[in-house]
Amino acid sequence: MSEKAKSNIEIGEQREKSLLLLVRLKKYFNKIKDANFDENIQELKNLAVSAGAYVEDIIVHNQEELNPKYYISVGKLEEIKGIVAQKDISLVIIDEEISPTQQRNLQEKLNVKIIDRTALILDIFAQRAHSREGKLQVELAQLNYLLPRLRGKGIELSRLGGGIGTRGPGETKLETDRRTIRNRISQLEKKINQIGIQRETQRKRREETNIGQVALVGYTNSGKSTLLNTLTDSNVEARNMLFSTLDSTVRKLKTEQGYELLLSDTVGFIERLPHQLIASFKSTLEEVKKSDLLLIVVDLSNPNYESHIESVRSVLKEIEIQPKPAVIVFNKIDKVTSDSILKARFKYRDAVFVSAFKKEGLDTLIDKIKDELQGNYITITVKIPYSENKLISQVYDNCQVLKKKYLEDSVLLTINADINFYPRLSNYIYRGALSNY
Ligand SMILES: Nc1nc2c(ncn2[C@@H]2O[C@H](COP(=O)(O)OP(=O)(O)OP(=O)(O)O)[C@@H](O)[C@H]2O)c(=O)[nH]1
Ligand SMILES: [Mg+2]
Repeated sequence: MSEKAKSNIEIGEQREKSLLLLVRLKKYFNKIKDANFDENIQELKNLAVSAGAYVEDIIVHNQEELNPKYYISVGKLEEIKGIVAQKDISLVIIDEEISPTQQRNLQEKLNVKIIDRTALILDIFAQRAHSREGKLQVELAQLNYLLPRLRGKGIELSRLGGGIGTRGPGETKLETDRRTIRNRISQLEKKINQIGIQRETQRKRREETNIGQVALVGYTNSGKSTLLNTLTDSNVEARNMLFSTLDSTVRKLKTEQGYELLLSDTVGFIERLPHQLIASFKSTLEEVKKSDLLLIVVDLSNPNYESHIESVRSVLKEIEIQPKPAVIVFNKIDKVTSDSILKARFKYRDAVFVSAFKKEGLDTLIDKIKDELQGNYITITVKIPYSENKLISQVYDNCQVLKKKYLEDSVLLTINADINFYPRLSNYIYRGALSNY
C-alpha cells in the first residue's frame, strides 16, 4: 500500500479518455428533477475535468431500478463495452457511490478503470492538497474509502473456496493490508488531532482579540476566495475549477472607517459530498464553527443555485454548526440578467447581491456584516486610570474607539465594546457628566 494520498487519474500531456455514466431512475422522473439533471451532468463533467480527465462520451441511462450486480442493466453494459472499445476509453466515471461488488463486476466486464463519484472527488482533493494538514486529511478520507472495499475483496476470496493462491495466502495478505491501513488510519487521526490543537491555540489567541469573526462558506466555485481577495486585498488562489481551495485562510478586513473583522475562507461544498471527507475535514471546518457570522456565498449564475443553497445547509448541519447568524451573498451578478436578480431578491429578502469580480455591492455587504455583528456590541464610556495601562491597550486592540479625552490621571473613552469584553470594563464605567467631553 502506498504511504501517501495519491491521485488515481494521471494527468500529463495525455489526459485519460473517460466516459461519464449517469443513471436516471424512472421513479425520480419529473420536470423539476429533469431540469436539475442537466446541471448534474455538467457538474460531473466539471468534476472529471477538474480531476484531469478528458471527457470523451457521456451516457445517461434511464432505468427502472439499479442492478445490484452491475449497477446498470446487462443490455446497457454490453452497449458501453462496445463504446469503450471503439473510442479507446480507459476510464469510466460513475455519478454515484457504487458498492464494492458493483465496482469489481463492472471492472471485470469492461476491463477499464471504474471510478465512482466519491473516488473522483477524493482524487481531486488528493491533487489539490498542499498543506501538511490537507494532505493528511485527504489520505485519511481515502483510506476510509478503501477499507470496506478491501473487505469486499475478502468476501470474494472466501467464496472462491480453498485452492492455491486464493483463500490461504490471499486472505493473509488481505489481513495484513487491512491491519496496515487501520494502523495508518489511527496514526493519521493522531497527527490531525495534534494539528487541530495547534489551530485551537491560534484561534484562542484570535478570540481574545474580540474582533468579529466572519466565515465564507458555500458551494465550490461560487467565488468565496475571489470575494476574500477583493474584500481584504489578498492573493488566495481563485480558479475556475472545483475545489481550488482546501485549506482555511484567515485575513483581516479593515474598512475605510476603521471597522475591523476577521474573514475566513475554506473548502467548498458540493452536493453529495463524500462523508469520509466531511469527517476528515472537521478540524479545518472548525473555523466555520467558531465564527460569529456565516456568509453563504452563492453563484447566482448557476441555474442550480437553489439546490446549492440546500446542499450547503445540509453540510453545515452535518458538521454540527449550531444555528448561527447567516447571510446569503449572491455572487457573480455581472453574469446574470436583472430578472434573475429580482427573482432571487423576492425569494431571499435578506440576501445581499455582489460581484466579487467587478467589485459591485461590496459596501452594502460590509454594512450588512456590521449590522449582523453589531448585535454583539454595546456603546459605553469608560474612565480608566493610566496606571491600568495594560487594560487601556487592550481596549485599543479590542474595541472600536469612537471618542477619547486625556485627563490628568486617566483617559475617558467612548467605545463600541464586544459584550464578551464588557465584564473587564464594568468597574470603569463613567457615570459623570459628558457635557464638556
Ligand atoms: N463573472 C464572475 N466570475 C466570478 C466572480 N467571482 C468569482 N468568479 C470566478 O469564479 C471562479 C471560482 O472562483 P473562486 O473564488 O475560486 O471560487 P471558490 O468558491 O473559492 O471555489 P472553491 O475554492 O473551488 O470552492 C473563478 O474563475 C472566479 O474568477 C464574479 O463576481 N463574477
Ligand atoms: Mg476557493
